[in-house]
Amino acid sequence: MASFKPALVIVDVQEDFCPPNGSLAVQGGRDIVPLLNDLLDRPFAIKVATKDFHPHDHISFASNHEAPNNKPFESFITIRNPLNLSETQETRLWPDHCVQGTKGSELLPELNVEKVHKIVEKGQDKRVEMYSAFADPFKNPCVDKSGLADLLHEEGVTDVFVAGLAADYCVRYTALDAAKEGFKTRVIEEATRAVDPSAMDEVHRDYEEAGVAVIGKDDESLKL
Ligand code: VGL
Ligand code: ZN
Repeated sequence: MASFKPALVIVDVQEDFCPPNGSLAVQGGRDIVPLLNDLLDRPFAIKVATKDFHPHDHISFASNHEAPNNKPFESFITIRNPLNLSETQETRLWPDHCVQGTKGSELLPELNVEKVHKIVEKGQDKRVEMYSAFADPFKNPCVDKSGLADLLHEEGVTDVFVAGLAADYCVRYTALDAAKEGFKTRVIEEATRAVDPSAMDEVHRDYEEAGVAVIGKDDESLKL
């Protein structure tokens, strides 16, 4: 039988992404926690939680830009790769969120973090947006890699199950990078919520192209 060593990656289940007080609250963000805690009770070889963890002057915050292109959720800016200035990326601006040291950056207290083996922080470099928990969007060696890929490879992980927030941003790019890293990757649909649910068709097209599966919580592969 082919080897099977599953990892669970819970993305950004933090106060700022959840009602009632989150600055970038995703509708229903808190409602996924019972399912996440159920998943955390299962024998995944390794269970990881990620945190968006920005400095106050992060480039993705609308508050760090000038009018008129500084409207949270509405404005897009062009970011240059700090190592190769001819490379650019269009990126959306956000309300300030998950600032290091603030309440909003904390994992939800009702999440059973004692079951988590490793917490991975991302988005610390103020110069770049970083949705994926694996690396920055440019695969830029001057920005610290999160170390997540190395950790999973060292553990001999074969399969990565992704859940958390937000389905159309950090869950999406984390799952796509997991597949690129060679892991058989599945996203647990009921264990995610989207900033913009109307974007999910596009997300599913990305997944299809990358070979990422979208599964339900009762999928055979989760009977560990
Ligand atoms: C996220 C927007 C900005 C996420 C992070 O965790 O999905 N979304 N930063
Ligand atoms: Zn962020």
